[in-house]
Amino acid sequence: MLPELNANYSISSKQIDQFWNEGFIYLKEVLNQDEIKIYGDIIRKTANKRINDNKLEPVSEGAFYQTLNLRFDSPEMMKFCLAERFGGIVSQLLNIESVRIYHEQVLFKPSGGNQTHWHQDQFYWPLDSNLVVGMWMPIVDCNNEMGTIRFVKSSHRYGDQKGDVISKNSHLIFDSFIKKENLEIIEIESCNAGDCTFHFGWTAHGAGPNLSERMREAMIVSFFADGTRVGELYNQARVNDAKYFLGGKATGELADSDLNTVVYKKSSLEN
Ligand SMILES: O=C(O)CCC(=O)C(=O)O
Ligand SMILES: [Fe+2]
Repeated sequence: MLPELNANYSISSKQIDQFWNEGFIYLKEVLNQDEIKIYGDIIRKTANKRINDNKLEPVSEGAFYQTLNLRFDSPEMMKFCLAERFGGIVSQLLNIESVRIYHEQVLFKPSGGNQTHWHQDQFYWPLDSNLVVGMWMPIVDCNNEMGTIRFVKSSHRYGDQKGDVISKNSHLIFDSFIKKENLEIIEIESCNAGDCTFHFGWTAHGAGPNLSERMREAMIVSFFADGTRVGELYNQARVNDAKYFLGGKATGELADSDLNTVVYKKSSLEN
């Protein structure tokens, strides 16, 4: 039997304040050890099959293997990605009633993999709202040699920095932004499989190189507030994302396609 991943993870008001102030939050044991063992194996198998079948190579200048829309590969992956546990956390963090899924992907950074250059996710995601969140979950225990995620503290407050796709160029843009605004970089030094970080779509972030011998296996699921509209399609990445992850909806339309399932709705009993 697959664990349910119910919405039973509560966040304190201090953690919510921290999330809004700093643009990200690190949460321990979002999946407990039994849960991550089961779902981690499912995610690993699904991702490795994709990588092998499609002969994928690392992308984003050698940073990671990337493969998306994994929930359609099996009912087990669907159950994980649509889990109320994650939607419930996003609803608490954003203080919203109803949460939709944007997409999901694995980012597997191989041994010797390059750093993940600084970027903002909403450069890619055409959503006309700040109520957009990415969840990053390692499915393997990680130390700081493996290239864990890192954040530019409070960078979400500056909004769209007109960056670039993940590249040397985006790194340069954000390096000078960090210097100009004198912002702090926070590394997640070590984390266990099943721990998670959540960050806003405009929080600048990246990851170190993988200096270890092991694959750094991470699963990412992204969410947004129900009621959000499709934003401007001002670059090719946004044009592609609208097509593949928002059901081909146009700028100004509600982002409520069949792909963007409601994963969590607060019941009136909880108010
Ligand atoms: O895992 C990585 O290397 C980068 C993670 C990332 O960019 C994200 O989760 O949005
Ligand atoms: Fe990202």
